[in-house]
Amino acid sequence: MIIDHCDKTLSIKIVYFGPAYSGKTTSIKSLFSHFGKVDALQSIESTVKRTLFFDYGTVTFQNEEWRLKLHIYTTTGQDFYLITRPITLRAVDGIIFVLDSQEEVYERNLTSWNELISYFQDCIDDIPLIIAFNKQDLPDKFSPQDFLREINYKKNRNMDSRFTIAVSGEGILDCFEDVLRLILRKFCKHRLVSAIN
Ligand SMILES: Nc1nc2c(ncn2[C@@H]2O[C@H](COP(=O)(O)OP(=O)(O)O)[C@@H](O)[C@H]2O)c(=O)[nH]1
Ligand SMILES: [Mg+2]
Repeated sequence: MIIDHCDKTLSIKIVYFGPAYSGKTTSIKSLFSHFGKVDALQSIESTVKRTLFFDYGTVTFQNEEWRLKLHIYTTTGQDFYLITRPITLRAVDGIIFVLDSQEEVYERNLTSWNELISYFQDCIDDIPLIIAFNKQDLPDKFSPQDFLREINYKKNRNMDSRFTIAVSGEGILDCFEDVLRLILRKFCKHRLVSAIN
Protein backbone atom coordinates (compact mmCIF):
# COMPACT_ATOMS: atom_id res chain seq x y z
CA MET A 1 0.00 0.00 0.00
CA ILE A 2 1.32 3.43 -0.92
CA ILE A 3 -0.20 6.58 0.50
CA ASP A 4 0.72 9.63 -1.51
CA HIS A 5 -0.43 12.67 0.44
CA CYS A 6 0.63 15.15 -2.26
CA ASP A 7 -1.25 13.33 -4.96
CA LYS A 8 -4.00 12.28 -2.52
CA THR A 9 -3.77 8.75 -3.84
CA LEU A 10 -3.99 5.47 -1.97
CA SER A 11 -2.49 2.63 -4.04
CA ILE A 12 -3.30 -0.98 -3.26
CA LYS A 13 -1.94 -4.15 -4.83
CA ILE A 14 -4.13 -7.25 -5.20
CA VAL A 15 -2.93 -10.53 -6.73
CA TYR A 16 -4.89 -13.50 -8.05
CA PHE A 17 -2.83 -16.60 -7.21
CA GLY A 18 -3.54 -20.30 -7.82
CA PRO A 19 -2.64 -23.33 -9.94
CA ALA A 20 -2.51 -23.34 -13.73
CA TYR A 21 -5.93 -23.39 -15.43
CA SER A 22 -7.82 -22.57 -12.21
CA GLY A 23 -9.37 -19.45 -13.79
CA LYS A 24 -7.20 -16.52 -12.68
CA THR A 25 -7.07 -14.85 -16.09
CA THR A 26 -10.79 -15.49 -16.62
CA SER A 27 -11.51 -13.95 -13.18
CA ILE A 28 -9.51 -10.77 -13.80
CA LYS A 29 -11.08 -10.40 -17.25
CA SER A 30 -14.53 -10.79 -15.76
CA LEU A 31 -13.70 -8.20 -13.08
CA PHE A 32 -12.45 -5.68 -15.61
CA SER A 33 -15.44 -6.24 -17.83
CA HIS A 34 -17.62 -5.47 -14.84
CA PHE A 35 -15.78 -2.16 -14.46
CA GLY A 36 -16.17 -1.60 -18.21
CA LYS A 37 -12.39 -1.54 -18.52
CA VAL A 38 -11.41 -4.69 -20.41
CA ASP A 39 -9.21 -2.57 -22.68
CA ALA A 40 -7.19 -1.44 -19.67
CA LEU A 41 -6.12 -4.99 -18.95
CA GLN A 42 -2.70 -6.03 -20.16
CA SER A 43 -2.03 -9.72 -20.62
CA ILE A 44 1.33 -11.10 -21.53
CA GLU A 45 0.35 -14.38 -23.14
CA SER A 46 2.10 -17.12 -25.06
CA THR A 47 0.87 -18.09 -28.52
CA VAL A 48 -1.39 -20.72 -26.93
CA LYS A 49 -3.14 -18.17 -24.70
CA ARG A 50 -1.31 -19.16 -21.53
CA THR A 51 -0.32 -16.40 -19.11
CA LEU A 52 3.41 -15.94 -19.64
CA PHE A 53 4.25 -13.46 -16.95
CA PHE A 54 1.11 -11.93 -15.52
CA ASP A 55 -2.09 -10.11 -16.38
CA TYR A 56 -2.16 -6.61 -15.02
CA GLY A 57 -4.51 -3.67 -14.87
CA THR A 58 -5.48 -0.75 -12.68
CA VAL A 59 -8.86 0.58 -11.61
CA THR A 60 -9.23 3.97 -9.96
CA PHE A 61 -12.03 5.23 -7.75
CA GLN A 62 -12.30 8.82 -6.66
CA ASN A 63 -14.17 10.68 -3.96
CA GLU A 64 -14.10 14.46 -3.41
CA GLU A 65 -10.63 14.36 -2.00
CA TRP A 66 -8.90 11.00 -2.35
CA ARG A 67 -8.16 8.62 -5.20
CA LEU A 68 -8.11 4.86 -4.59
CA LYS A 69 -5.92 3.19 -7.19
CA LEU A 70 -6.11 -0.59 -7.34
CA HIS A 71 -3.27 -2.46 -9.04
CA ILE A 72 -4.51 -5.92 -9.93
CA TYR A 73 -2.32 -8.83 -11.07
CA THR A 74 -2.57 -12.53 -11.80
CA THR A 75 0.39 -14.85 -11.49
CA THR A 76 1.31 -17.36 -14.17
CA GLY A 77 0.49 -20.95 -13.28
CA GLN A 78 3.19 -22.35 -15.52
CA ASP A 79 6.05 -23.81 -13.54
CA PHE A 80 8.53 -22.88 -16.27
CA TYR A 81 7.98 -19.28 -15.15
CA LEU A 82 7.88 -20.08 -11.44
CA ILE A 83 10.51 -17.45 -10.70
CA THR A 84 8.02 -14.72 -11.66
CA ARG A 85 5.50 -15.72 -8.99
CA PRO A 86 7.29 -14.47 -5.86
CA ILE A 87 8.21 -11.32 -7.78
CA THR A 88 4.57 -10.64 -8.63
CA LEU A 89 3.66 -11.21 -4.99
CA ARG A 90 6.11 -8.60 -3.70
CA ALA A 91 4.47 -5.88 -1.58
CA VAL A 92 1.04 -7.44 -2.05
CA ASP A 93 -1.82 -6.06 0.06
CA GLY A 94 -4.38 -8.79 -0.59
CA ILE A 95 -4.64 -12.14 -2.36
CA ILE A 96 -7.47 -13.99 -4.06
CA PHE A 97 -6.50 -17.65 -4.17
CA VAL A 98 -8.37 -19.08 -7.16
CA LEU A 99 -8.68 -22.81 -7.04
CA ASP A 100 -10.13 -25.29 -9.50
CA SER A 101 -12.91 -27.17 -7.72
CA GLN A 102 -12.72 -30.27 -9.91
CA GLU A 103 -12.03 -33.43 -7.94
CA GLU A 104 -9.29 -34.61 -10.32
CA VAL A 105 -7.12 -31.54 -9.69
CA TYR A 106 -7.48 -31.44 -5.91
CA GLU A 107 -3.77 -32.08 -5.36
CA ARG A 108 -2.76 -29.34 -7.78
CA ASN A 109 -4.63 -26.81 -5.64
CA LEU A 110 -2.93 -28.09 -2.53
CA THR A 111 0.52 -27.81 -4.11
CA SER A 112 -0.21 -24.25 -5.18
CA TRP A 113 -1.48 -23.34 -1.70
CA ASN A 114 1.67 -24.78 -0.11
CA GLU A 115 3.79 -22.78 -2.53
CA LEU A 116 1.96 -19.61 -1.54
CA ILE A 117 2.47 -20.35 2.15
CA SER A 118 6.18 -20.96 1.53
CA TYR A 119 6.58 -17.38 0.30
CA PHE A 120 4.99 -15.89 3.42
CA GLN A 121 5.64 -18.44 6.17
CA ASP A 122 3.84 -17.45 9.36
CA CYS A 123 2.84 -13.99 8.21
CA ILE A 124 0.28 -15.44 5.76
CA ASP A 125 -2.25 -14.91 8.59
CA ASP A 126 -1.67 -11.16 8.35
CA ILE A 127 -2.44 -10.92 4.64
CA PRO A 128 -6.05 -10.34 3.63
CA LEU A 129 -6.94 -13.42 1.61
CA ILE A 130 -10.04 -14.82 -0.05
CA ILE A 131 -10.13 -18.44 -1.19
CA ALA A 132 -12.27 -18.63 -4.33
CA PHE A 133 -13.67 -22.09 -5.08
CA ASN A 134 -13.92 -21.54 -8.82
CA LYS A 135 -15.58 -23.62 -11.56
CA GLN A 136 -18.67 -24.25 -9.45
CA ASP A 137 -20.62 -24.89 -12.66
CA LEU A 138 -18.76 -28.13 -13.33
CA PRO A 139 -19.71 -31.60 -12.02
CA ASP A 140 -17.44 -33.82 -9.89
CA LYS A 141 -16.23 -31.20 -7.46
CA PHE A 142 -14.36 -31.94 -4.26
CA SER A 143 -15.73 -30.83 -0.91
CA PRO A 144 -14.60 -27.30 0.02
CA GLN A 145 -14.64 -28.38 3.67
CA ASP A 146 -12.11 -31.13 2.93
CA PHE A 147 -9.77 -28.65 1.32
CA LEU A 148 -10.16 -26.10 4.09
CA ARG A 149 -9.57 -28.76 6.72
CA GLU A 150 -6.46 -29.97 4.92
CA ILE A 151 -4.91 -26.51 4.80
CA ASN A 152 -5.81 -26.01 8.46
CA TYR A 153 -8.00 -23.05 7.57
CA LYS A 154 -9.39 -21.02 10.38
CA LYS A 155 -11.82 -18.32 9.42
CA ASN A 156 -10.23 -15.25 10.89
CA ARG A 157 -10.27 -11.52 10.46
CA ASN A 158 -8.03 -11.64 7.40
CA MET A 159 -9.30 -14.73 5.62
CA ASP A 160 -12.54 -15.91 4.08
CA SER A 161 -13.81 -18.13 1.27
CA ARG A 162 -16.33 -17.88 -1.56
CA PHE A 163 -17.74 -19.77 -4.54
CA THR A 164 -17.14 -18.43 -8.04
CA ILE A 165 -17.87 -19.21 -11.69
CA ALA A 166 -15.37 -17.05 -13.53
CA VAL A 167 -16.75 -17.88 -16.99
CA SER A 168 -20.10 -16.34 -16.13
CA GLY A 169 -18.72 -13.79 -13.65
CA GLU A 170 -20.67 -15.22 -10.74
CA GLY A 171 -19.14 -14.28 -7.39
CA ILE A 172 -16.18 -12.48 -8.98
CA LEU A 173 -17.10 -8.97 -7.86
CA ASP A 174 -18.12 -10.20 -4.38
CA CYS A 175 -14.75 -11.88 -4.01
CA PHE A 176 -12.96 -8.72 -5.02
CA GLU A 177 -15.03 -6.53 -2.71
CA ASP A 178 -14.37 -8.95 0.14
CA VAL A 179 -10.62 -8.76 -0.24
CA LEU A 180 -10.74 -4.99 -0.57
CA ARG A 181 -12.84 -4.76 2.58
CA LEU A 182 -10.32 -6.89 4.49
CA ILE A 183 -7.44 -4.73 3.24
CA LEU A 184 -9.08 -1.45 4.23
CA ARG A 185 -10.15 -2.83 7.59
CA LYS A 186 -6.57 -3.88 8.33
CA PHE A 187 -5.31 -0.51 7.18
CA CYS A 188 -7.73 1.41 9.45
CA LYS A 189 -6.79 -0.77 12.39
CA HIS A 190 -3.10 -0.04 11.89
CA ARG A 191 -3.78 3.66 11.62
CA LEU A 192 -5.62 3.54 14.91
CA VAL A 193 -2.74 1.78 16.63
CA SER A 194 -0.19 4.29 15.38
CA ALA A 195 -2.43 7.15 16.52
CA ILE A 196 -2.49 5.77 20.08
CA ASN A 197 1.29 5.41 20.12
N1 LIG B 1 -16.46 -24.29 -16.64
C1 LIG B 1 -15.65 -23.32 -16.21
N2 LIG B 1 -14.50 -23.08 -16.84
C2 LIG B 1 -13.70 -22.09 -16.37
C3 LIG B 1 -14.06 -21.30 -15.23
N3 LIG B 1 -13.07 -20.40 -15.02
C4 LIG B 1 -12.14 -20.61 -15.98
N4 LIG B 1 -12.51 -21.64 -16.80
C5 LIG B 1 -11.79 -22.19 -17.96
O1 LIG B 1 -10.59 -22.77 -17.49
C6 LIG B 1 -9.53 -22.59 -18.45
C7 LIG B 1 -8.33 -21.90 -17.78
O2 LIG B 1 -8.73 -20.59 -17.40
P1 LIG B 1 -7.66 -19.42 -17.20
O3 LIG B 1 -8.41 -18.22 -16.72
O4 LIG B 1 -6.82 -19.24 -18.42
O5 LIG B 1 -6.78 -20.05 -16.03
P2 LIG B 1 -5.43 -19.50 -15.37
O6 LIG B 1 -4.33 -20.42 -15.87
O7 LIG B 1 -5.65 -19.68 -13.90
O8 LIG B 1 -5.22 -18.06 -15.77
C8 LIG B 1 -10.14 -21.76 -19.58
O9 LIG B 1 -10.52 -22.65 -20.61
C9 LIG B 1 -11.36 -21.11 -18.96
O10 LIG B 1 -12.39 -20.84 -19.87
C10 LIG B 1 -15.31 -21.59 -14.57
O11 LIG B 1 -15.72 -20.97 -13.58
N5 LIG B 1 -16.06 -22.59 -15.11
MG1 LIG C 1 -3.60 -17.08 -16.67
